[in-house]
Amino acid sequence: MATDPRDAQLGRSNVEDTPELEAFYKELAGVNSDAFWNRANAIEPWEPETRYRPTIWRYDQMRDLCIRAIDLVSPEKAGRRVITLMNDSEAGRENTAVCGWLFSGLQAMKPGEITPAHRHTASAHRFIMEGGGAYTVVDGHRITLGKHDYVLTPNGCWHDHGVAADGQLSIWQDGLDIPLMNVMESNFYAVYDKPAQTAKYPENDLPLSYGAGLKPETRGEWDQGFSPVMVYRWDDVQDALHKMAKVNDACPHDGHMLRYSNPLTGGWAMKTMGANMQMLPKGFTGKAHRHTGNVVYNVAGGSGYSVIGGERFDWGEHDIFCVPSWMWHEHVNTGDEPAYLFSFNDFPVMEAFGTRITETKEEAGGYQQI
Ligand code: GTQ
Repeated sequence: MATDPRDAQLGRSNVEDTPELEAFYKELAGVNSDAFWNRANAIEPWEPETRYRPTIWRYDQMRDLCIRAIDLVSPEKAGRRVITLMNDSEAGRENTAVCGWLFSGLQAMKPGEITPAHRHTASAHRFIMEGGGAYTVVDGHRITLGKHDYVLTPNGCWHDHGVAADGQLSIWQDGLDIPLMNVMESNFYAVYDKPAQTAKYPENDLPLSYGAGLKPETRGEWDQGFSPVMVYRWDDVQDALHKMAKVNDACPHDGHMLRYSNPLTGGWAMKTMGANMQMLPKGFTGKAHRHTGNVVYNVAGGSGYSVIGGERFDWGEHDIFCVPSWMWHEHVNTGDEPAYLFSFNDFPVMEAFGTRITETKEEAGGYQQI
């Protein structure tokens, strides 16, 4: 029976049970079928109905737990010594999701440790929260990692990570599309035949070749489906944000925002997950908007709050929070400095499927497809 008044109209299911129909449904169930109209209104919601909840992880708590994990288990034993961020919902626990199609975890490594080399169909990317001397090796390319750098591990690439013996305790946030790979039943995994890869190229060869956003003409063509930059350095990103802010008005929803893009295409750096860095100027009070797709934020600096689905979440540096699909959200900077929000998302999937849809409060009722 219709519970939403909008369902009481032609074009929606409005069938009342009768003894004849109930008998018919039993017969259908016996041959692995059902009457579509019994499920239609549930499986075709008027608008997206997320099963995920806005959730926040406080860095002062999560950091302590990461450090305790270091004493409790080795990365060799664990495969990856990661504290998984579980969305505060049934769906999150069921799918091991931070939000929607996205997985996220905090990986902590102390000097001299390595995460054994492996690969998978899931793509990964990482945002470095603290440390020194950390590195990753991706298909033989050794990449150094500094605070607030953003680094890619695209699907199918061999990867191992470590912290140099003279480095510092390092903690980063991993983002993967594991829930998407599992729902698509296309998740493969393999371990490398050695604990770690030997670098095949000069250190940082890819960011040094492609990181300026200019196309190297005297190097072979890049034929991979992901950004050749591989790591995006925080100093460059912060500088770009401030230059942009000098000559542009802040967007009412997102302040000043940059995409970690593939410079050869202008598109997202990987096929399934994207990432942004935004700056909310001092005093910024964002207006609400909503969109399909899931977003996980990591506060790269400053303090403020976000209202997500009507609930207020106050945040400070390195707190992590998520915005589930189609939930209204707005960001406010309450500090004396600019606030920086790193975020990653599943927008490339939405775009590939033609379902990246966004709405502002002003556009009441309709939606705008982008
Ligand atoms: O390094 O590829 O946090 O496979 C979880 C699973 C990181 C990784 C995680 C992974 C990785």
